Amino acid sequence: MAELDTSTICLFDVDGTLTAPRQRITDEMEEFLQKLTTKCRVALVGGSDLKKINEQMSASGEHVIQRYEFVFSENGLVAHKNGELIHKESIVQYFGEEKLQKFINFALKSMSEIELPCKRGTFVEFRSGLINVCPVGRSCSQAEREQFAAFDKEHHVREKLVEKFKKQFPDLGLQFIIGGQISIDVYPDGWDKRYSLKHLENEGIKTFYFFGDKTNPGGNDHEIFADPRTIGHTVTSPDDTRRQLEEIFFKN
Ligand code: M1P
Repeated sequence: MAELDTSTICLFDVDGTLTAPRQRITDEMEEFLQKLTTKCRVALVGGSDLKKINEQMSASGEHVIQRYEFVFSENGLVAHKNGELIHKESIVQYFGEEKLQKFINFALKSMSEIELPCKRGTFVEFRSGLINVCPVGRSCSQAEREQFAAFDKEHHVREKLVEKFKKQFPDLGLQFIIGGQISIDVYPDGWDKRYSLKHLENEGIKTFYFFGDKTNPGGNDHEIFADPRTIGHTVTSPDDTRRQLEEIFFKN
């Protein structure tokens, strides 16, 4: 078996790439990723916060930051290496309270004017490096999540909200990105998944593979996928990710 190549890293989006949306990784996929760590270095780069990434990625019960060399949550605004926190950025410090409140108030007002099949709680989730805006409310059940996702496909609730935000705040330097099934991620220009590459600059890495499912323009994997520093791979499901990895790393 070929030795571990420490100059090569695979960066993975989580939802839709290693797991089904907001679901736990399967035992088979987790086992496969552990096998991959004998071939190259591995990093996770998700839009979600660490708590959610851990819920999805620790099928064995061990914390995700112990299982993977690099875990970049909130696009890498929060970064862990070998279980240690190495970086944490704050959107409040960057923007200041006044600008943020202007946006949050407008988002809440806009969402209060929308009628949906159901609404629950936590319409704005404040994270360290981004704000997550969720018309149905993050405390919805799995069935309500799926109901919203289907409704959104037909009525473009989130797309319309994004257009409204862009029109209202053309100069605030904010990105409004539809990353998952029910919400919109809001963060400063440049704080997309490419941010995580900063943490890998002095690691002696020459080859950066990136795997993600939302690689089209407007998707939250697009910028890192299209970045000249990475070799971008679009995947359609965790099974497809595995198939593509087998081609690259396990064929003879
Ligand atoms: O896939 C990444 C996204 O996962 C969640 O999206 P949703 O709850 O809308 O399915 C969120 O944590 C979001 O911030 C993240 O980008």
